[in-house]
Amino acid sequence: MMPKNSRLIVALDVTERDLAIKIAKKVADTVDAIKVNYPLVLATDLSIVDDLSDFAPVICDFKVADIPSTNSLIVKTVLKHKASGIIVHGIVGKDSVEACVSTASGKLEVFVLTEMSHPGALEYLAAFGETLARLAVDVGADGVVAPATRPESVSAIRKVVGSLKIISPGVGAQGGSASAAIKAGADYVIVGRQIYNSNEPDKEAKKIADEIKTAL
Ligand code: NUP
Repeated sequence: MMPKNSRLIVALDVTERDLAIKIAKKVADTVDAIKVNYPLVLATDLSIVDDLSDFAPVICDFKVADIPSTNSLIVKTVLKHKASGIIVHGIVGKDSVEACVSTASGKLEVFVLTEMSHPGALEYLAAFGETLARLAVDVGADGVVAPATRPESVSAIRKVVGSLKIISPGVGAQGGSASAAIKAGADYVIVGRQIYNSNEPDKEAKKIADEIKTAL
């Protein structure tokens, strides 16, 4: 599973296989994991997960949000590839998240979304952030996703989840800071555009990793 060294996860939201692999190679020494999302997987296919797993553990950010039976089918399909984790929505309810956790059966870490990092999360999701964090604990998930854009929410969610892993997106392009998220209790920060849009993704990743080290 994921090491806990740099505490940095790169979000590889590029839409070309070659470019994804090129960036993965450059940042492999620095990041603890690579997160893939629909932009890359829909532009390529699930074998990109296998390709990227040569460089770092891969988290599939598929925001699984369906009825339990469909959720199980999605997790089963991901299990055929070399993924180390999957991100699922909690807002659809306990049975749907339980289906993910039981199908993953310890072979895939399950992370439950709480409050998301974008401004629109304040309209609906934020009201349920801590409730969703509690749900993650109750169903035996491995961790939660909490917003680096609102470190105070990360702190509140840390109090609920105890030792569960918190992975935290929203650093850089969305305005959040890596050190603030780590100080608030995140185990890992997730950074996409700030790294993959840089001319020197390796240097950018190292810079963020240094910032995290200083914050610890
Ligand atoms: O709350 C969330 N916020 C968020 O940005 C949950 C996520 N899964 N993400 C994802 O993290 C988002 O879809 C993207 O893949 C990554 C952040 O990328 P960036 O804003 O650093 O470019």
